[in-house]
Amino acid sequence: MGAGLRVSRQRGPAPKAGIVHLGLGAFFRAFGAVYIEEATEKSGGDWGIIGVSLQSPTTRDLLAPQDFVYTAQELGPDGSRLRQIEILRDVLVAPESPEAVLAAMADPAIRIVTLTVTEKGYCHDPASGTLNMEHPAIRHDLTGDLPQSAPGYLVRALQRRKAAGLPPFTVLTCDNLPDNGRLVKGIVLELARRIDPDLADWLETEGRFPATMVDRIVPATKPEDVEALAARTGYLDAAPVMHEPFRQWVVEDDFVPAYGKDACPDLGAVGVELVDNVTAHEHMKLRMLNGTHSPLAYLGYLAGHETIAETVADPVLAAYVKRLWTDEIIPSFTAPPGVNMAAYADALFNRYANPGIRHRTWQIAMDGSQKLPQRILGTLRDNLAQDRACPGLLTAIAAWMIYVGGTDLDGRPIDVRDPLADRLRTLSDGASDAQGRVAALLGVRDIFDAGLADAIRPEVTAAYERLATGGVHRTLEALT
Ligand code: CS2
Repeated sequence: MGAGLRVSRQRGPAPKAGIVHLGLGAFFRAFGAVYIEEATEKSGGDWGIIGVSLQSPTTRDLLAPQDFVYTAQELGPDGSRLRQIEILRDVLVAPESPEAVLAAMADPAIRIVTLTVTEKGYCHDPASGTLNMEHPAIRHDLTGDLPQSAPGYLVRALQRRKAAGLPPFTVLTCDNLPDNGRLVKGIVLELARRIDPDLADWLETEGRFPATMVDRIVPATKPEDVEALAARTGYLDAAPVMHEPFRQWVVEDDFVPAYGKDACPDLGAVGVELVDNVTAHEHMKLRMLNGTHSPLAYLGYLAGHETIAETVADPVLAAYVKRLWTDEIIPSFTAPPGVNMAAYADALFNRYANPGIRHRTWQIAMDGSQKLPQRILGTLRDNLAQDRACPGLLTAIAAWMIYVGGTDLDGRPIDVRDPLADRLRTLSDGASDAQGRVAALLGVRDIFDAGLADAIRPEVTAAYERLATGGVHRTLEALT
């Protein structure tokens, strides 16, 4: 790298574009983009990526001056490794140029649209998994040709492809949602049917929506990460991504058949598991990892811990999460064949404890209303059906309730980020005691169904009271 100073392309131009990615956050840049680059290096193919930011221009503005090249910094317990990622060709900002995004998605060279738009980006009702027709962006997209939502972009771009006589692209969701392929298919078909029933029929037969399980811990990049990297390399990368060494991608092998062997990069050559069905892997990952990440985030935050590594360095929280795995989570589902759940839990604990990864409890606590159903409530339901007690998970729900009330246990305000934040806060403020708050929050049908809410109310109320009066440590010590 010459003097001066900005990271730049070292390996020649990126391959021609074959993928459009919606929702270009740190996770995809540290995960899917890395696998796709490695697969293309190994086996060739035109699999350059056009990234799309659905909201803000920040990532594009940081990446454009460095020709969309960036560093992926792997942070292990014993030091870090750098890899320069050059597979990204361009970044489009949807609100600035929706037409350019649709044109890119409708381009015949594009065979896959990958998505990491986060749980709320699907504009669905988290409890039922169906499209929320009242969502403002969906209401807009039902009539406007230039969409605002991720489902809107998918449907309008697929409509253009059908009109042009092209095959659809494969829709490859990489978000942490249960049965994510079927969920996105249902949402796309629902919206398509309202807009153009022939399009929905066509997608029903020609469309492909493989489910995936994605796993790599990628905390948001902080200004000090950018500075430390520049001090190490001697040049500026304004948008590096920080990630742990571990990664796992399990993908249903079901791509649009019209493209034959060019339907997908050679992901199998770089360690991606291509399978017939991802359900067992998805249950394992969502319940074991995300299903403990959220409890650790709420309880860790309320205990005064800034990161997950700090949280699991606290012996009380470490004992809590281990009990959660053995007593409440592992017995709730069928593990993928050949995977030992005790070993998986041990490995997860070590990943959480990695001091190189500064993953803020506040970051994971975001959007809890969209995360709790698939992370915790399914496990709870399965345990209830088998009469298995869940004191740990119910305490986590109580901690979430305190968190969304907007004030921590020492009376300090919490910066709650959640699409339902205002509503949750109003419900919490409107009640005068723990019992009232728990009842009001359990009444949010977007999250809790009535049967589950009734079944867990007494125990969540008791946990809420214990946390509010005794604090996190005393409450968890009493559990374990
Ligand atoms: C985390 C996930 O932010 C969160 O809610 O639980 O992003 C988690 O780090 C990944 O799913 C790990 O694969």
